[in-house]
Amino acid sequence: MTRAYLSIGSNLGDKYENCLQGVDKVDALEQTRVVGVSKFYRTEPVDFLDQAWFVNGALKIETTLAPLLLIQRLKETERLMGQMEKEVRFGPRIIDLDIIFYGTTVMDTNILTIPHPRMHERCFVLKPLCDLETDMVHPVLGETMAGLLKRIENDHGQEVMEYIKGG
Ligand code: PH2
Ligand code: MG
Ligand code: MG
Repeated sequence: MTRAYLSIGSNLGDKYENCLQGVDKVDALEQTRVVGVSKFYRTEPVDFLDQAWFVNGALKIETTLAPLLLIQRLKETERLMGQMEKEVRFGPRIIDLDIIFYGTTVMDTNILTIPHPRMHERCFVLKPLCDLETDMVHPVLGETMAGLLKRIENDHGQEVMEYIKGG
């Protein structure tokens, strides 16, 4: 069993409901179970700015699927939930499931880079990760999740606020 961390997000349709459904579908994958779910957040879009705000969270999972198999399953899950191939890179999506960490694995292939190459620049990833694991150390950068978040949490254009259902 390897412990891994995923980022989950949606900015189309019922975003929060899509995220909850995503959690269930990840938990239902073979050889995989969800062992932790962060709070959810309303987050300002980054990279591609002309799109709706997202709902984002993070998951802690245990899996025996190897990283490339896991990403394949996550992509299938996205497709099952109706996510088309993206027309715009970083653009709108019903559901996005990204691998942030896979144990302490460091890998860089055409298909998959772990740790996620932009996670340390993104409040919408780090804030929910801190709910799960503030003191976990990034295997390449050697800093804790709280330390990485501190560096960027006052950055402009990265507003993150707790999601309040119905609020
Ligand atoms: N995902 C992106 C691009 N920009 N912005 C926010 N706030 N949340 C996301 O999940 C997100 C994004 C590409 O995957
Ligand atoms: Mg993504
Ligand atoms: Mg993705």
